[in-house]
Amino acid sequence: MKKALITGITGQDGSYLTEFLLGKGYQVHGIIRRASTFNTDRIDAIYADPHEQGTRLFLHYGDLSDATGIRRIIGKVQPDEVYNLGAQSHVRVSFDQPEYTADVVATGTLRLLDAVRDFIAETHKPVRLYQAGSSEMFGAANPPQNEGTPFYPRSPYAASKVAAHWYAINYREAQGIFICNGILFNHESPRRGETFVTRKVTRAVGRIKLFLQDKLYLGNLESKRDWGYAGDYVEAMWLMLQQDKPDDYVIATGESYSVKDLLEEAFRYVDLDWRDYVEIDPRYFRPTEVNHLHGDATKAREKLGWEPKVGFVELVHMMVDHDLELARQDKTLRDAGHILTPRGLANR
Ligand code: NDP
Ligand code: GDR
Repeated sequence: MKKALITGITGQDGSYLTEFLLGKGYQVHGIIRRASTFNTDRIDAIYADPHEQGTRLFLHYGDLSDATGIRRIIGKVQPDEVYNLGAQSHVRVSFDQPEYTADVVATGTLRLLDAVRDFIAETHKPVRLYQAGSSEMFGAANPPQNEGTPFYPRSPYAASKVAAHWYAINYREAQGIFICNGILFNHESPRRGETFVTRKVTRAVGRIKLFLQDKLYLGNLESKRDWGYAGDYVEAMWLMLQQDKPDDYVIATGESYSVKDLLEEAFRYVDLDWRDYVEIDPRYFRPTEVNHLHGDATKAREKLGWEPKVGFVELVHMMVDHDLELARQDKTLRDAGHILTPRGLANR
């Protein structure tokens, strides 16, 4: 049985990847951070008590800022494949917490690479590693962007991902480790964090439709993104590690839409006009914005045989349907006298 170790297992991608790998028969180990509240919501449905026979999902406390802990976990798990998904992944927040972002995203990757390097040297086990790169690394580069497009990062997050990308290439070339950089364009799902724009919009659509919220405050509505479905994208991560040779791949849908297009589709789906509800709050502007991301995933299609299955409209509808159901549950609770999240919190 192959063993996979995932950093960032509690995140959107970590949860989809875990389901995907369990489905392939893997034993999956994930690194979770200690928090004062439970932070395993996204994987709770698939987590079984480790005392039960036949369990194939195991969680370990750790943090990308803690090299000793990471090394201990790798030694204990003895993974065949490592997926480095852990990150402070919010671009806007990285302007407020640049040093922390760099420590986790850039140096954290370096800590992991170095731990894997020493583990391979000691055990001669041919560990393969996936590094979660981002289209944010292209930043201000002209679209469409592919593997040959020079990076032009526009945030501390993006600059940290560029550093991690080059650390990964250096460990591949200097240490001969099988490492792949995935350069993934935005991918979303009903499990997307609620402060990213797609989920913020679909969550608000559900709540506005059911009269639980009356306004949605957003930043730049003009920026364009190549939005795909997270469930499709985790398959690409796995495919990269199954090839004969390690390489780097862009993963994208090849279609690009503006935040306005997103609003149009999400509100129209429930027969509302977004112009009646959306207001601009400059708090959500970024000091340096990434205006237009539009990926060209030809290489992944030709070499990995990977194609996205879910398109933009289907994705938006899937997320709105899910968030309408969440809003219905919220409404039931409210009508039963429970105190709901204050409206201000819904506009984070
Ligand atoms: P999320 O923000 O949903 O998840 C991030 C994960 O990283 C969470 O499990 C989080 O733990 C964990 N994490 C945060 N800080 C640390 C730390 N110091 N040590 C260890 N783990 C930590 O991100 P996604 O699932 O959306 O993305 C996965 C990866 O892919 C990230 O690296 C992201 O930057 C990258 N990426 C994402 C894209 C997207 O569109 N989703 C596109 C391109 C790249 P906790 O739950 O405790 O907060
Ligand atoms: P992004 O995603 O920065 O592309 O990073 P996000 O959804 O945060 O922003 C997309 C675009 O929407 C604009 N926007 C807003 N964004 C947020 N979050 N909140 C708002 O209120 C709002 N209003 C407008 C933004 O300015 C931006 O142009 C995501 C993350 O998952 C990264 O980790 C990942 O690397 C990249 O995608 C690819």
